[in-house]
Amino acid sequence: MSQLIITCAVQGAEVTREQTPYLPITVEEVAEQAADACAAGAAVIHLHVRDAAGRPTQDRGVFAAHIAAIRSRCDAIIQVTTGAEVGMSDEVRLQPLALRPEMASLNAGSINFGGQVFANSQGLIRRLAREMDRFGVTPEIEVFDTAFVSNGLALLQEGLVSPPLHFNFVMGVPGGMAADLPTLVYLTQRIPGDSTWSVSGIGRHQLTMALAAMVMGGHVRVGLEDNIYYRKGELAVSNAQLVARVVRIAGELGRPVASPDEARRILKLPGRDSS
Ligand code: KMH
Ligand code: ZN
Repeated sequence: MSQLIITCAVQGAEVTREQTPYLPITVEEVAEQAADACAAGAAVIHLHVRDAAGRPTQDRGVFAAHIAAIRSRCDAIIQVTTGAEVGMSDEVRLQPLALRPEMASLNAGSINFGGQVFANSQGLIRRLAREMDRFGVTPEIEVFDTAFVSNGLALLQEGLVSPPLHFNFVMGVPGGMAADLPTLVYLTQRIPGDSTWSVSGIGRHQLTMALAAMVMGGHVRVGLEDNIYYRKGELAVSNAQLVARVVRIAGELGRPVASPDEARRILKLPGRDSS
């Protein structure tokens, strides 16, 4: 079977130390956990960062420090967030793109997000696509609800993103789409055949949806941003622990785990070996 790309979302914007003491917050902690996750089998690091007070920030300098710290420890593909924290301005959210990371998230629609609204207007979606193109950043189209696929396909039709597209289906956010097999099958049928796709199951859905993705030939995202538990009632002690479990299961399923360079080839990232 085909190689499996594991993305690790190490921190996110919403999880707090009150919820789990294992959340990395500082640049050293984030870089350490990112490197450990990479050593365990993650090829892509989905990156949010926090300021000195532990608050989510899109500050370019803070991102640069994190990227340098991760780069000094491992060769993972770094995918910066432009989803950031609910309520941040469009302008603020764009900031890390100028650092020309290999990838960035592109949230292709708006949803209720817990008790808040995660707003991504059609205007912002297009601006994100244009800025990513300007800086040579490959988008990962984030899909929190089925309509986001249609919005992503509109970008393709308008020539704002280039094929092959890469989608991440974020399943089980309260206010977003369900984390179940019929929804996943529907999503995979809606995207162009040359696309790559991964699944982020939120909370208790992380493991089950990762399994579904692996069986269906897709890729997988795990990490403390999406889920802080290893199993019911037991906190995950690190991002690497969540990655290592996927690696073990992938071995049983016969899905070889992609190294960062192999993931670069599968995702056709430019500027590196894209054979
Ligand atoms: N923090 C969420 C509101 C992304 O990184 O692009 C959005 C999010 C998605 O985490
Ligand atoms: Zn994120």
